[in-house]
Amino acid sequence: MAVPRFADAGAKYEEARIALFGVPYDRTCSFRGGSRYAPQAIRQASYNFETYMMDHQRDLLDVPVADLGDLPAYGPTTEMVQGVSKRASDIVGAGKIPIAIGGEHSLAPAVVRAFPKDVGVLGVDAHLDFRDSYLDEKWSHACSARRIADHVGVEHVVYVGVRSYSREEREDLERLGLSYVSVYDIHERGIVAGVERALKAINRDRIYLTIDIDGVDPAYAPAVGNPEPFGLAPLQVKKLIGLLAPHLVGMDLNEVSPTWDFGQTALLAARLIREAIMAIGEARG
Ligand SMILES: [Mn+2]
Repeated sequence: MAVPRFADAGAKYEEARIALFGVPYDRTCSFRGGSRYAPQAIRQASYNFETYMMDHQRDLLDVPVADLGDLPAYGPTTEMVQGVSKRASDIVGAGKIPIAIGGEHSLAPAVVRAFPKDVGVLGVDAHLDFRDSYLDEKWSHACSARRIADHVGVEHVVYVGVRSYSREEREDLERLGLSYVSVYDIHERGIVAGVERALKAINRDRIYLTIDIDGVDPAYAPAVGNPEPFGLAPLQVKKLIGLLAPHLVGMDLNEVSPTWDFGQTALLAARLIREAIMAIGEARG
């Protein structure tokens, strides 16, 4: 079934405050493939929800959002990075907020490169993604935080919900001074304290948010490229989005693998994107 656009994203581009686009790319995937099908699955799932949002007592249609459709199915990562950066730069240049729907996490640094170097980046992820390269690929999904750090500086990137990294990543994070907020820290002290700590460390006014859906526990989001137990609850990510909203300049959500889904991962992804749209709309009046 062809889906025309994300539900309630019916604004003309000229009038839109937020512009969505899909990145159906999963060529560096190392375990469970299929995130290239996610933009379509997430758009389909977005029709499940009421336009009126009870928790906000507002209508999503009051926030002007345009859905620009999907970018092409790129070949090499360098081509994808160039294409995604170009699309994001056009949106940022027009004074709008880009929301990219992945695809795999490799797209996030490509979107970040569309921003000036003085933005900060908060990631939600089970993994630190701090390898300098993975399987001979510098733009691998497993290197997202490292490539983002190349652009904004390692001290302005913090991933939240982390519960997995390699020995090599541990050495590099200590050597280069990357901070992160572990999932255990959040389970102990709460999501509000975790986000506050992350924002303090990032020390930037304008924040880009990259959500790898595997940051959420696999009980809620089983259809991901690399599932990791002990994850965040959906409501914690909802809260995080609300806390970040006044600072948000752009966002992506990545790593849904619809082939492994009974639909719940795509539904959660769609709902979190709707949450972000509403929270941004609220924060900007
Ligand atoms: Mn991950």
